[in-house]
Amino acid sequence: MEGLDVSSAPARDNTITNPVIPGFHPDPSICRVGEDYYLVCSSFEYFPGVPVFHSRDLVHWTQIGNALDRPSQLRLPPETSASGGLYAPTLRHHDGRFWLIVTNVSSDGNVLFTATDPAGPWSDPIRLPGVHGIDPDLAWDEDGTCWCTLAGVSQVRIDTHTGETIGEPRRVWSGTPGAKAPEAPHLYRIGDYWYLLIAEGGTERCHGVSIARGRTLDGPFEACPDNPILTHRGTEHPIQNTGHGDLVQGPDGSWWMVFLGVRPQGGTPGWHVLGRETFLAPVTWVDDWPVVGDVAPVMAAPPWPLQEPAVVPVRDDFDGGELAHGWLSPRSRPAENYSTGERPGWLSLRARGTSMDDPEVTFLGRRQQHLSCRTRVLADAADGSGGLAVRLDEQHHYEIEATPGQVQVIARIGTLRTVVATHPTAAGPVVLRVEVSATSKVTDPRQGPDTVTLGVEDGQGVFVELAALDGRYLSTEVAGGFTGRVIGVYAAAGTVHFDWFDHEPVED
Ligand code: 6LW
Repeated sequence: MEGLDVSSAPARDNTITNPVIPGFHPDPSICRVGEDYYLVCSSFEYFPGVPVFHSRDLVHWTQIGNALDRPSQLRLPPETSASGGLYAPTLRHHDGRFWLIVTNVSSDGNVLFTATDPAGPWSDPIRLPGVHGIDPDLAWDEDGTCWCTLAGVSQVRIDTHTGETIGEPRRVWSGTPGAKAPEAPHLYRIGDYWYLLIAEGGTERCHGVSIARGRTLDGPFEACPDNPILTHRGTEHPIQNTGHGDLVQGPDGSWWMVFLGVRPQGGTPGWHVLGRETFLAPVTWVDDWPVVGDVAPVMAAPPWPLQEPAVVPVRDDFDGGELAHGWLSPRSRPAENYSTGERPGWLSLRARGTSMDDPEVTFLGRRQQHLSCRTRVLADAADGSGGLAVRLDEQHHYEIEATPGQVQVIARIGTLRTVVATHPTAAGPVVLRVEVSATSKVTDPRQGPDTVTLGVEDGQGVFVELAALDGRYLSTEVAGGFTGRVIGVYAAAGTVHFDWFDHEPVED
């Protein structure tokens, strides 16, 4: 099960690199139990949903599962739009159990899950039909009553056994006057106060984190005079859109915030292609208000011993029966379409749709986590057609597709779809390759964020480039939405078999 398990970049010279969880891992929610930290993120239209990470040092994270990995827990109907599905989970530990609340904006609304082990299994959903809105938080008062606080910012008590609401929802704060989208609330009892942390300004370049405090969990709340306590709006900082945070204490009792941010590349206006990623920043306290320290791509390491970073294997050989936790599929993953048993040692994908344009295409991908990277697969398309794709959503993707005797490079950008190149291939399996190269130096203000080069390897392993495409069209600034790039294999017709999938970062 190792294959794709994500782990963050290694510590060097007493420094750590941010993001701590690179790639499309937004809306982080974190919880500490003894020496262990757990963190979850939004997963939108992908199955399985809500990746769960573990760490002991807040810096190096390993994916230990996906909380919603059974169809009974996660319904993403075919009409689920890209960037629909699961939004903004909150993870908490209370009364000996882990609690996860999340909004499925495409089917079930707000749902609650419990587990004794965050790696799973997680329970079936407890539905919350009376809880309306996104970004639900969970907090328990001194009497053990559970309060759910939502974007807006409103609050309602819930019965965690039945999912029923107790009393009427009540507005508790609206954030900074004039700021849009007060959302992502989290409530904490710290010292003599209840703190209400929110995001505001929208999840784009104006994003930020603000805070208020009160003597009781349901307010009244007074705003921090220094709000926003975190924002990079209007700056040239390489990490932008910073917001949607959650607070936690380090092993030594110091305070930290995890939050989302993006790394735009290229000329103006800047394009981010990896989605919203999870970052870490130190927090200190002044006059009982949190002060967020500098956020940087390379930061001083925290004072406690750091774990050895997990070795991330380049290759997934598809030799085990189960797929690694990091693999994603759009909307569902029926066993009959995804098999590691049909041809042992190979992944066999049976087509549902006819192309990557299909919302339910048979596609197995991993998040792109590095600004520059190389992916190679060995594909046998004797019984169908399919290949290797870079996907932002079903309307924004580039792929190299094999059919018997030839490969084609296809680009889909919005409503436009075009075959960019066609190339003959010898009989038998073919190595397909995609290289993503970040723009290292901007010499033209219109320059895109990166170049996506697609091609095949010849019999000697030499890369035959068939197309080099501007990566801006697979960016959030062009496609819209909340996700990031996913790179993976797919079937467009019949059954296509893949012997291995190699993925590695390339030094920028
Ligand atoms: C999420 C909201 C947000 O629900 O974006 O960044 C939405 N913040 O809080 C989707 O991730």
